[in-house]
Amino acid sequence: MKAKCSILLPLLLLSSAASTPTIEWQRFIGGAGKDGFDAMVTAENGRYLLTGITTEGEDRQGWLVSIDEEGKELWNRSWGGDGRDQFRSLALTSDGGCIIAGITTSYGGGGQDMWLVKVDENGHLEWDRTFGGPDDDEGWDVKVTSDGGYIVVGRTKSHGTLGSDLWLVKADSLGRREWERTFPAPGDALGRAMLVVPGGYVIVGRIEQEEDSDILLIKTDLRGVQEWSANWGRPDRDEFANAVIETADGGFLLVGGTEYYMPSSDPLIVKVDWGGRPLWNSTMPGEDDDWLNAVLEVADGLMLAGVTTRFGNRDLLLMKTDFLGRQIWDAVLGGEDDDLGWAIEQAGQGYIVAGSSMRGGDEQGWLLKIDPS
Ligand SMILES: [Ca+2]
Ligand SMILES: [Ca+2]
Ligand SMILES: [Ca+2]
Ligand SMILES: [Ca+2]
Repeated sequence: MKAKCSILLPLLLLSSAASTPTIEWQRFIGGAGKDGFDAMVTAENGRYLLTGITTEGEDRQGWLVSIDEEGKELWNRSWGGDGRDQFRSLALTSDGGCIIAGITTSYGGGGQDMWLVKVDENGHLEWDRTFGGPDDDEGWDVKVTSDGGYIVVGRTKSHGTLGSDLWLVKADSLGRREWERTFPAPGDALGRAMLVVPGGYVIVGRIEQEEDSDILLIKTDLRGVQEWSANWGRPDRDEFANAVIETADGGFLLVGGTEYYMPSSDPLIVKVDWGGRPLWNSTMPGEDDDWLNAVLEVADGLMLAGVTTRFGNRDLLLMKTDFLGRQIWDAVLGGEDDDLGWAIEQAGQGYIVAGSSMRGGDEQGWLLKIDPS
């Protein structure tokens, strides 16, 4: 019988002995309430910036934490008003600071609004902007554009058609809106992640209608005008993608989950070419509820981070595959309660994974340094 070790005695459970990754260190960051990391970027001088949510009393705030390569906290900031404030993604800016996208109900046009926050290299707020109308609007991913501005993807209920539309907002270097687009789709749609590519943007999103979810991929020009779109999924099962990267050999890689083979979610990797045509996909069918949240292309394949319910509760799923998505090893990390992995970055020869971990009823931001061998 397989046993899972407590988080105090971290253990990697490997499906194959081909490689032996180990935990070099792990850190738990946060206060007494709910804390967690949703995104991470590699900054200068061996630093990493992490963003997510923290709780002050009963109040949810957007959270930004700077750590060094040993996971030591350098500084820790939070922003927001009396409402629910949350950061979802961030990108480095050329001035050494960062741009953050998220959601706020504290400011803006009513309900939830897309929230764009600019922070300098020392973690001080330079400006923030909200976008949205009286209904719920969300920011999910942000990137820096070649003209020094920002592009944010998410969803809007205030604009577009009835229900929720995939929403793209272009802002200048001071966060002032230049244009915005919605993309008609059946049912509700959401923009989850995006890439800036030569001549435009690639957006990975989700279409939801009548309890079915499919993956949506859209390519636009620099003005946000759609050039092509593609979607995947079978009508009666959920498919979704949480991250997209551009691969060294050209084309894009999407990772997420699929219920194609099973009533539960399985890890899904989809490779598409520059025109959005699928080249291959890889799933790892199983009875547990498993999916992927983050992917890194490394020298000898793909490093993936996600979630598995292999041991009942939610645990961090780490997976290494070759360049065609064929599994080399996987590992499950976590304790007796829910542990989630949302971001992965290269750190020397190893990796840092960021997410959240529930320990003794307290959810904390969670960082792990993984040594590959
Ligand atoms: Ca708040
Ligand atoms: Ca709103
Ligand atoms: Ca589907
Ligand atoms: Ca906490």
